[in-house]
Amino acid sequence: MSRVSLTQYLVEKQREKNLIPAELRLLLEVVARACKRISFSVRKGELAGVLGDAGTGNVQGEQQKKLDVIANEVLLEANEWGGNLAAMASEEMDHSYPIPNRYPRGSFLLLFDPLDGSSNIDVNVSVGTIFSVLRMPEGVTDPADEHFLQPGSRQVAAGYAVYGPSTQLVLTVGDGVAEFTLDSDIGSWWLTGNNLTIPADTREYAINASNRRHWMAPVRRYVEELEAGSQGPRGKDFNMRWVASMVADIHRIITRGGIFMYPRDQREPDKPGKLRLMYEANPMGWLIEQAGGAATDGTRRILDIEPEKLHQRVAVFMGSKNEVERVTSYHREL
Ligand code: P6P
Repeated sequence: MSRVSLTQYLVEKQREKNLIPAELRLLLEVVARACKRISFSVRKGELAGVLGDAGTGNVQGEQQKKLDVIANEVLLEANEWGGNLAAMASEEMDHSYPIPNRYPRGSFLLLFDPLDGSSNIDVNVSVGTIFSVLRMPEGVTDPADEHFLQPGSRQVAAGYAVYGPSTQLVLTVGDGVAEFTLDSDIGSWWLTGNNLTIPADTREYAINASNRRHWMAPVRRYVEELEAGSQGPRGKDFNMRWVASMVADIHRIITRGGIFMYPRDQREPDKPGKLRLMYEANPMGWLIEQAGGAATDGTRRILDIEPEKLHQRVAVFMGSKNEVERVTSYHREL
């Protein structure tokens, strides 16, 4: 049985469903090629001298890893000349990056977290790249940060690459979720999962439980009910997983179900959480919804949130629909 390549999958989305213009198909192929290059660097690890700290910090005030910087550069260099983008924005850059005048500009905006979970890179735990594509607002010729501030419901494509035991690319263009696996011998992405679907119920939850004493009441109630298991109100036992790489945790959930939580907490009640809306919660939220799951910030659908800042943070509850709806209902009972 001959497998379907990423190119064939995207050409068919373009041709049969007229779902994506050629310009978007080409953009996604370039992003996939950049993720392949990042995968090759990640895999080499210390042998390529890419582990450890870069000695610099990012806009989040976080210590950058060498691979954070490398992955960011790979995505910028791969995408700046193709003519399908007006600008790019990255977790690793304070402001958005307009396509230089020496290249033609296109009608899309690309946002990415070039290497999510990079605190795991030095201990050889799965990390990933998250990306989101928006359209440039009509009539705008000089792209700036403000043009990226669109709700996640306006995304035209979203996905991630997970650099794990195998390298996989998971993406949506609004017609379900497809999964591709990289054959690193020949550098090709092959369709290994189509119309991925998240079970509405689950017995698996993901949260950093070391923050328990800081949680707000609805989260504490929800997690304690899970921990009470078959002796508690839920009447069944649950299991916990926490990789501390959002891409790895979300990939598990898209593959077999579960609920991922990164709530705001009492340490900084005004800070809405740790994860970023534009290039983590929005792309992951759309993928989760396209796979039949749900994604909220505890009270609102993530994709409905009107962004105010490029790097704004948001609380995240996403995964199996019935569990996300339950924990969200606990917030609404407040
Ligand atoms: P904590 C990685 O730094 C990240 O942004 C996500 O990928 C991950 O889910 C989360 O933070 C882990 O946070 O507080 O458990 O280290």
